[in-house]
Amino acid sequence: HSENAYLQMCQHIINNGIKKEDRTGTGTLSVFGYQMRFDLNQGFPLLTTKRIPFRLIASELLWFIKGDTNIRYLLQHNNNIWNEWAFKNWVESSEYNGPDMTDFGRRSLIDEQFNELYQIEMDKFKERILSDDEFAKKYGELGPVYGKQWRNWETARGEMIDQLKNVIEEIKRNPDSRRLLVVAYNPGEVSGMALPPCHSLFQFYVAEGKLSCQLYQRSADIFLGVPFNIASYALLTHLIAQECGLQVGDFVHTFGDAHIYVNHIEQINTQLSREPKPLPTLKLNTNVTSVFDFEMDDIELIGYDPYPAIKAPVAV
Ligand code: UFP
Repeated sequence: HSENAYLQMCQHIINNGIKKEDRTGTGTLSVFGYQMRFDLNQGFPLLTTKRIPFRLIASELLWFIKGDTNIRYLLQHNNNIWNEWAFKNWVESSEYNGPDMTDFGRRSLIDEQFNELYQIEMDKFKERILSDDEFAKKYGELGPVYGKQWRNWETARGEMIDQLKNVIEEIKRNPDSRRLLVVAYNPGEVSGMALPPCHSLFQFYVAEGKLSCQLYQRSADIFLGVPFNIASYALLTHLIAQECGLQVGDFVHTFGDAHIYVNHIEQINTQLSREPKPLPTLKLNTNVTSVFDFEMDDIELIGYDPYPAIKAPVAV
């Protein structure tokens, strides 16, 4: 079962991980360097040992593919995963004159009264991003995050490079190329990003009519982040394979600092006690012939029947 690759990595880190402090102050068990491989023909690698919200992964990926870096598109798809980053810019701006939202992430978890105020302000913020164009342009923008680097990498001379479009053209024209790379980690722009890109670069490989993809992830929250990251790149591989008229091959997931936060260990053990179920399969609308034209309705997951979700605190 493909999912065992993930479960074995979890067990490996629990058994061999080094106790290591980290930026968030939470503490981790960590290993440096690890690799998983998923044969995408064995099913779509969305974990079954806990429920993973596939629609959020798919709408975020379409947002990257569009080169969009504004949360408005995500909100239009009921996707709230990037809200806090934009909200932070808003409440720290001179135009904001609501209640003090300093350190809202931490306070909303420990202070019930504050949390109510925060939810009200966040709802107002989301409403305004959706309805007010000017406001969205100013405060929905996240800066030079993934979408910008994939589609509009800016060179020192001010030229724009569309890495994703170029790599797709190159896969078609020159499938044996060993230069099929997209890099998100732009050292010149890292300081302007909320978080330096975790999925730093990816590479494609074509053999025997199959498209494979390898991701290098510099830093990986094994319990909360990685299940999303696997599904996201597996989906990207499927979308590009369809455009290029190729079958799918492997998704290879390579890690730098692969860590389990100490406050996720109990949850991981719960997950490890579960036996994986059959993986779902992905069904794409075969009428869509360009990666850039996919919409949510063109992407369907069939036969996903996971165990219940497992809650865990996010380290910020
Ligand atoms: N993280 C992931 N996957 C992601 C993402 C973040 O695992 O897609 F955006 C985790 C890794 C790490 C934290 O625990 O977020 C980023 O912190 P740092 O920049 O200190 O590595």
